[in-house]
Amino acid sequence: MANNTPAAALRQFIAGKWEDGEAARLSSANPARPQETVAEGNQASVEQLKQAVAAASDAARSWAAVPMHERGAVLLRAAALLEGSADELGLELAREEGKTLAEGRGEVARAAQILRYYGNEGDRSAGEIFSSPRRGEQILVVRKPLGVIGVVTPFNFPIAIPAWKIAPALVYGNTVVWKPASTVPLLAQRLAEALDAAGLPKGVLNLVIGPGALGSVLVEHPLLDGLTFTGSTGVGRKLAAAGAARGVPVQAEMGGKNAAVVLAGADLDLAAEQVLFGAFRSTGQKCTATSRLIVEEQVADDLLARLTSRLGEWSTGDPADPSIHMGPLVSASAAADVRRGIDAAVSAGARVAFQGSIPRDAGEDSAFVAPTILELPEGSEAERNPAWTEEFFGPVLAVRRAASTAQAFEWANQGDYGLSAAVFTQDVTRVLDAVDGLDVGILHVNSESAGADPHVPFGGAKKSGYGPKEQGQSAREFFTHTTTVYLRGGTPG
Ligand code: UN1
Repeated sequence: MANNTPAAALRQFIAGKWEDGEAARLSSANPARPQETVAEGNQASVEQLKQAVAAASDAARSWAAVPMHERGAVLLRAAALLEGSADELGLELAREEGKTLAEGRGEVARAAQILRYYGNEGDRSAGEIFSSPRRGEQILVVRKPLGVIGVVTPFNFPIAIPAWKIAPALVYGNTVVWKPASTVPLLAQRLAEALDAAGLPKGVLNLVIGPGALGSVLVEHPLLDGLTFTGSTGVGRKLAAAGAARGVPVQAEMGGKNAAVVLAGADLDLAAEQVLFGAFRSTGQKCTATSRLIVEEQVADDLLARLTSRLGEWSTGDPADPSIHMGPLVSASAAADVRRGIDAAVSAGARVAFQGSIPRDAGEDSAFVAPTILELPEGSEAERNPAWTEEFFGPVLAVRRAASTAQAFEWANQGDYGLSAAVFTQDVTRVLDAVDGLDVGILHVNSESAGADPHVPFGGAKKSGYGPKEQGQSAREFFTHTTTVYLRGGTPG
């Protein structure tokens, strides 16, 4: 599938103007065809980042004064624009990030859905009223924007994650300086273009494309009022610490090591299908991906046979080819990290239970990694295996066989992370045990561990998340602060 599309020109969006970056050259390559440049331009300089923060600060007061319905109308227009170009953008996403065309299109549609959800926020309750213990008084709790929000986003959902941070930030009346992952700058530019075309006033959204170091400069900036981040645990903790040192609230969505627990008596066909999707869709590059499978001993052979037979039918290749099930990782260096992880897991005693293939013309050092199922050794050795403890962020599933439901749940709770889990059973008592006993922010019963609707809270328990949850009405917790108003008339009646 040769693609002769010329490389798109990358630009920064600062104070309502599209301009060239002033720092080093940046290009994003197609990970399936590294010689093919998807987009190129110059990165933003630190000076440009500072101009972006100043522009967001200048725009903050007037944007906060715009009625929420009008702010929402901009998001609704942007949603329609994204939907109108979902095919083109979905292809650009697949070429730049490596997920399949269907997933790329789906992600663009999802970004539009998120913009639409927040676009309608003006129709929902804007605060609370309490009764007062005093006559002639009511107590109101009103919500106000924080001010200037820094948004730092990862490569794996180049348009949906930015949408679910930027849409609530804007609709609640904040202005934004956004630094996307430099591996997927084109999709960031596309979202900013849609919001610009939808009529966002100048300075309300600023896009600075550049290296990770810009994120540190952003969190240290004295005019910043809040920072929302999704990405690795290491970077998230650094940003949270830097924000705390300055009194700036930080919301960080970080890693996951999500388990699917398949109990005896589960519908094994359904479980095999959903575990396959959870582990290998988007090449395993979701913070909600299934990277651990815990299966009750008596159904383990049966489940693994069904899972490997389905995975055996999957083909890995150029994600722009609609017949492909799994694309490459985002880059050759990400793939090398995952291959090193598999090797370390095998050295620590894991057995390769199944390994798919990579395209014939892809080299050993390409961005492709074959989908891999590792069976871990019995006992405490498994608990130290890197495939059990570390987030590989790739198409690797570590499997353990549990002797009982209690043991399966205990294993699922191991580790620092607590983002999502999936439990497969037909027994409502076990479901209730899972709801009580699994220490996760998101629990799927008989569906894969990934996936999130825009109107409900999203985020992890334990060390997976920091600060208020994202999405739905929880987003308001982070993007606004409250003023409690003791309201009396001037003349007592
Ligand atoms: C999903 O499960 O569809 O970075 C969304 C991530 C998550 C989003 C997952 N914050 O992968």
